[in-house]
Amino acid sequence: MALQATTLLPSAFSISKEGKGSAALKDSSLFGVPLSDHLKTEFSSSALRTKKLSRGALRAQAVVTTPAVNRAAADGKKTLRKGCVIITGASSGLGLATAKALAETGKWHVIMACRDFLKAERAAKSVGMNKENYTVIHLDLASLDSVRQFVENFRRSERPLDVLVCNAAVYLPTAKEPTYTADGFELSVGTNHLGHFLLANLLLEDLKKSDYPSKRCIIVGSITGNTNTLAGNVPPKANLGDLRGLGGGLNGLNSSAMIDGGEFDGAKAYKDSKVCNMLTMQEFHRRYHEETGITFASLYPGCIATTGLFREHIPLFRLLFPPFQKYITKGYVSEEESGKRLAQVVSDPSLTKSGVYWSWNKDSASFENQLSQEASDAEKARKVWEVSEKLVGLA
Ligand code: LMG
Ligand code: NDP
Ligand code: PMR
Repeated sequence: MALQATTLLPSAFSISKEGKGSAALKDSSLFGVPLSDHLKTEFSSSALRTKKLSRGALRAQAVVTTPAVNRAAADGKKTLRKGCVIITGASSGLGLATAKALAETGKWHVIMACRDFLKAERAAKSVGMNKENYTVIHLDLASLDSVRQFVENFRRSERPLDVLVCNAAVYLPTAKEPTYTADGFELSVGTNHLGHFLLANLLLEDLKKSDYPSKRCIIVGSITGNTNTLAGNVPPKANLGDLRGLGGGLNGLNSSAMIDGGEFDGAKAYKDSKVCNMLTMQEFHRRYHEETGITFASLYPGCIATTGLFREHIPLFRLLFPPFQKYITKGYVSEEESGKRLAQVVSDPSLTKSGVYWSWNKDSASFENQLSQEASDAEKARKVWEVSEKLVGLA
């Protein structure tokens, strides 16, 4: 982990020129994504290959108040302190796989922000995470009080915040009637969007204070919220309409439980929530990137057909969905691979661009993807932001 005296970035923070993971991109009409139109980003797994590097120097400097880059007394070289990343929903699936990938580099301390404390502890142990590389702090995104409490508890830990990953989500495709958060919002949009919206806004102050070389706020989006793809055209399709339901508070009493004011549909509510996630990231970028230097990005990690996300779906779906994605759409990705992808977005030095939506081709090379018209509508992003601010008590 030694640094050149002339640069701020350590070796694992420099772009690998090997281009090991880069591959010729082919057009993929199945995914509805004209891959060749997009940036051909060279894949660098250097940040994830740090197990080979000495970790001693890093551990010695995992102290909160130390500046991001320190001068080691003995050899006059600079070293980077351990980064601190909060991952919501790190107790399973993508969140857990990302926590594992980052923790095992020895370069990150992972704050696992989870609603089930014991489950998170067990999950961390089950994937072999070392105690010194993570902390579990309780967070229930379905309660705005819990979000505020989480932020207080995190601040009490006196750790810096270098990267925030908004990953947790619920998907309720078989629900006939809406269910609600503690604050009375429909559960999927309440958890996936509004909980994260408040969390990211509160933690912006903490990210600003970080002196880490690359500060990031990442939100997990999805292909199914993007109607410019085949996957995004499987009914019910995402559509936020004129936001009349969101404006009414999504409470199912004096307003609809759906953002567009329509009849409740759990699968649509989930896809709508993902559109809100992707819009939120872009609005963050427009409002704060220039002033703060923070990178705001979203991503589609691939179809991780085996995660807990589908726990509410019918058993037949859970049986057929993984082979369907593996052999028919070829959009399948394992939990481990998806974790590496998200870990790249957290720590890879080549992925610092702000305001973008990352995807990966079959060879796991990342590229900057195009969002659907609705998911990239600046006017809608501003409206979603303004209405959400009121709902969570920020305005
Ligand atoms: C909604 O229905 C529900 O209403 C809602 O409540 C919620 O659950 C929501 O998104 C979740 O779904 C969606 C419904 C509408 O889709 C289905 O019911 C399809 C279920 C399929 C589930 C995926 C598993 C697929 C299993 C197929 C398995 C195959 C295995 C082996 C075969 C081997 C053969 C070699 O969906 C639609 O209306 C869409 C309808 C249609 C299909 C469009 C197809 C487009 C063509 C694409 C080509 C790709 C090949 C696909 C083959 C698919 C086979 C079904
Ligand atoms: P999982 O269900 O495995 O993980 C979701 C996590 O969110 C769990 O840890 C869950 O906690 C947590 N969570 C749910 N509700 C709350 C809450 N109220 N407060 C705090 N945490 C909560 O699903 P995935 O790993 O698949 O999903 C992760 C992300 O990836 C989501 O944002 C999803 O939309 C996105 N995504 C997934 C795809 C896929 O194919 N699976 C494709 C595209 C995007 P607990 O463990 O306690 O249940
Ligand atoms: Mg989809 C063509 C590629 C493709 C991809 C990449 C996905 C991803 N899906 C594709 C195609 C299809 N799906 C087709 C052709 C069908 C009709 C048979 C289909 C159906 C389908 C269902 C019923 N797909 C689904 C469901 C779900 O319930 C999942 C969902 O919508 O969750 C919101 C889902 C998904 N398909 C995906 C991905 C990534 C999902 C899940 C999750 C997500 O977006 O987070």
